[in-house]
Amino acid sequence: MKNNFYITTPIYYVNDRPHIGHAYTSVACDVLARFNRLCGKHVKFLTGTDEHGQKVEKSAAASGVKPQEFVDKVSQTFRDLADLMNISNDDFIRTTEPRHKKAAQALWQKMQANGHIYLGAYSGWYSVRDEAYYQESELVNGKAPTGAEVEWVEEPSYFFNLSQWGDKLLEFYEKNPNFIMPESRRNEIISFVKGGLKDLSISRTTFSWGIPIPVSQAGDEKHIMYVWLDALTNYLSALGYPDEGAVDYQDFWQNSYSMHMVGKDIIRFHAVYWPAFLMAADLPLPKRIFAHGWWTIEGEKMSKSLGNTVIPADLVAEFGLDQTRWFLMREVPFGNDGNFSRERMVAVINSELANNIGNLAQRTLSMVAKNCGGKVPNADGVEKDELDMSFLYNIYVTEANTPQDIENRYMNCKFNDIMADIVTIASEANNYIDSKAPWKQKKTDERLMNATLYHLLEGIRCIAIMIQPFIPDSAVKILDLLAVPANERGFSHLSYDFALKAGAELPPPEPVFPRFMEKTV
Ligand code: ME8
Repeated sequence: MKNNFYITTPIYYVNDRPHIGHAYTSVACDVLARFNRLCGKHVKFLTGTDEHGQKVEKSAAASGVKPQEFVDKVSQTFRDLADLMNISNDDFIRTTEPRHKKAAQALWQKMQANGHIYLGAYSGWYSVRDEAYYQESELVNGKAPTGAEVEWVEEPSYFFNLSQWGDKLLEFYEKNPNFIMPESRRNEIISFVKGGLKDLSISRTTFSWGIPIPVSQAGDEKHIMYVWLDALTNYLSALGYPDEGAVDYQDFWQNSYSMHMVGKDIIRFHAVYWPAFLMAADLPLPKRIFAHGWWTIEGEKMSKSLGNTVIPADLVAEFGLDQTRWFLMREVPFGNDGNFSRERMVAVINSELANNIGNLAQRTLSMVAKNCGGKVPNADGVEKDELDMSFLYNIYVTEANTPQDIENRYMNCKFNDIMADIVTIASEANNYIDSKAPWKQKKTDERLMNATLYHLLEGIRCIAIMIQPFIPDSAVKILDLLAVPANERGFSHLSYDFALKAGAELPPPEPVFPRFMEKTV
């Protein structure tokens, strides 16, 4: 249990072109997946695409192609996004795959066999954009609270008895205070559930692009599954469900720390509907739902009509992959809303990556190349002064910064704090060079210069290990420049026990983070 970690992104609708909102969630999950792997855990990281429903059917019709052809094409653009952003997902689920249809139908059957599904008729408001039902009282000026258009729907429908699950959900939230994070979302969900839940319509009959419900009586052939019941099941279908003996199901659902990362827009589906469906099917619940905030662009809502969508490929082409990943995770505390500004992006990547971490590596490695014959210098025999001691104390895992502290901060998604601390260590290392002035020590006592450079290389080694979840390619580049063995790059190697060996040959130094210069016309 302790060693299995399951992390999922939402499965993205294939009606839209991938933008930084999608990249954001996927990179955040990637950070957690990579961190846990670097701690030696057994990780499964799932992403994918949500391909059914009226919204997708309409988008396909608007493009003049058959839905299947349409979803095949758009799903690929999300796979490309994962490649582009260096996302280390272990699987990519599509809801049009047979393994998923089988799982969704099996979940339905289980809920039905347990007596939680009944046939009725739905009449009420539906928003195709949100793929959600709204009560009359929720509408604002005739629109959904999200601003989406709603339409009146009347059709035969199967219902899930959601109204029966309110107390059980509240009890579960109470017993598992970290199930919904951050706290503000947890409070929002608790008050929503306390307000009373209505039974949920879970089948549609007025269009056909979806998974047919299992037929148990005449007339069922007309019903397709509500797209959210279909979509949420993806988290199980990728694990081999309904085969509860499947290795992945056992490792990552039955016996794992499982976490769904979502945007705040879809917290209700994940924190209310999904646990209720699972309880109704006697299945275990995930351990955590983390809802992050929303990005605006230069202060405006990102939208097709405003034409201000930020495309990840454009950012990567202009600023670089790791620069983009760094900025996305660094700019706002995870959970809060954020604003994307080009000016901020340039400022952050220049000050933190180029001028700080990059400069530290470049200065140190070129001094080592020039003055130590390109080998790790020897610090032995030089007594450490106070400056050395406080510098070294900060870079290693210590009683003030234990592996458990580090893990807690990651699992609570404190990404920008973690990154701020790394930046502080790099700044301190740059100050340490300036205070020690190894170029002066060279003239007075070379042994002192060697010791300073050795400590700096150790600082860079630890920083490079720590940045791996966020900017893996650059981290590898630095670790390679330090000739750190491939099996000594985990979080357990952040200690003096794995320090660089004096005399080890280093490759010629190379800059890691170029400074970004605006092109002048
Ligand atoms: O909701 N800022 O898919 P979707 C931050 N298919 N994150 C954003 C964002 C923004 N401006 N825009 C999008 C769906 N996102 C369903 C999910 S899961 C079983 C089914 C991210 O394509 C954020 O993670 O609309 C949000 O929750 C998700 O994309 C919505 O993706």
